[in-house]
Amino acid sequence: MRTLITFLLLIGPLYAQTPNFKIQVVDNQIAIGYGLAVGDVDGDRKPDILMADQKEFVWYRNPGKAGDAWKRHVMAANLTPQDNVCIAARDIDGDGRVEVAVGAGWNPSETNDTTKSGAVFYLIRPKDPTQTWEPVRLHHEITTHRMRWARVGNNQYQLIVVPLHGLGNKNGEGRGVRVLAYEPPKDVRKPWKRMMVDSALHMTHNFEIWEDAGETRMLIGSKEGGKQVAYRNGRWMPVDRWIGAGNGMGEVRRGFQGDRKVPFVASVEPMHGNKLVVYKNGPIADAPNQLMYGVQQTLTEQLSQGHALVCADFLKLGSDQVAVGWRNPNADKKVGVRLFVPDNTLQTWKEYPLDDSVMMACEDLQAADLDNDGDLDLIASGRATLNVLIYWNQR
Ligand SMILES: [Ca+2]
Ligand SMILES: [Ca+2]
Ligand SMILES: [Ca+2]
Ligand SMILES: [Ca+2]
Repeated sequence: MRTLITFLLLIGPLYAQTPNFKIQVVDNQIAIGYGLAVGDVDGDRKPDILMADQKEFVWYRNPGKAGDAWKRHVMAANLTPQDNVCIAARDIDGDGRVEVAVGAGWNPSETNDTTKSGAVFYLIRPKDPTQTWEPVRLHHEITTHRMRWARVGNNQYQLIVVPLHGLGNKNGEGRGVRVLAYEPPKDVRKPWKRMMVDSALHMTHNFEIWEDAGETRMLIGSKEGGKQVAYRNGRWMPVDRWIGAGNGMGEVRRGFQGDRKVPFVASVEPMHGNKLVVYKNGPIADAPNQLMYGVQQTLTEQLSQGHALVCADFLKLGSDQVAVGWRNPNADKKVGVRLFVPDNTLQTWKEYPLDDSVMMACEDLQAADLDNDGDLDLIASGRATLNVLIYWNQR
């Protein structure tokens, strides 16, 4: 008996650190799963999955039981002649149900004619959220691409929209991308006030928002690298030093090391690139007294069109792990999602496949505890594989 207990004590920590995820296929007939969001749509306190599919914006209702079917409901369809591209969902009025905004008119090669490129809508929820939602068209910049709700004060939210290109851009050159913040008015059909977040970057493919000591900050991944902006005294302004200045970034996400107080940044480089890179604390070459994001480490170069990134503590290690997805077959003819697990000091990382039993040409990834069992699960949408998968965390 004593031998057995000793044995269990020995293998216990090993088990705790080995990822174990099991796939559930939510949908295997999507068109292009451009973007995902997670939030409670129907107010039953179970997080649902929202998706910008090629022509439809849809949500999948959380059935509340692992293995049960997630029913697909169409919120809006064919809002523009072009494809949809993004969706943002967050409860901004505190009633326990998400408010939803979407982006469409996806036409990245058209950077001159705003009537043929880009579109932003707020969706007004119907009484029954399984019915279609009423689109309210808002101002848009050319090549609308990514959006999120940001909390910028007590009960104060903005919709942040990051286009891919600036007006008239060619090959990522020309005027800067106009990143805008939209303030929802009481009557959402009335005009929305807008303010400029940033207008100096190019090829702004994705971004991250967080709150730090009462301040809302944003990290924008761009051709020029990772630029930080903060919301101060009612406006957005650039702060601090860049993260990976000069390194073209596609995806950017922020994670935490050790005691969860020390942030690090993960990025896919370049845009639609092959590299997963981590920036962590350490001396910065040109400013030895600065200790922010000075050390850069490449975790893999085996991605092909890396397009999805999440930093979260799936395994309850204290330090976040990095989940990355790519959408084109790599040198090993593989697409998929990998989890990179660090040691406590973020010196060494181990790469683990998730469940590879179903192919995932990954376009987007989200993390959420979908079954409320205390661990984070992963949701992925696949482009060439036409599917939405849940990776249930089995830890
Ligand atoms: Ca729900
Ligand atoms: Ca709400
Ligand atoms: Ca869970
Ligand atoms: Ca679980």
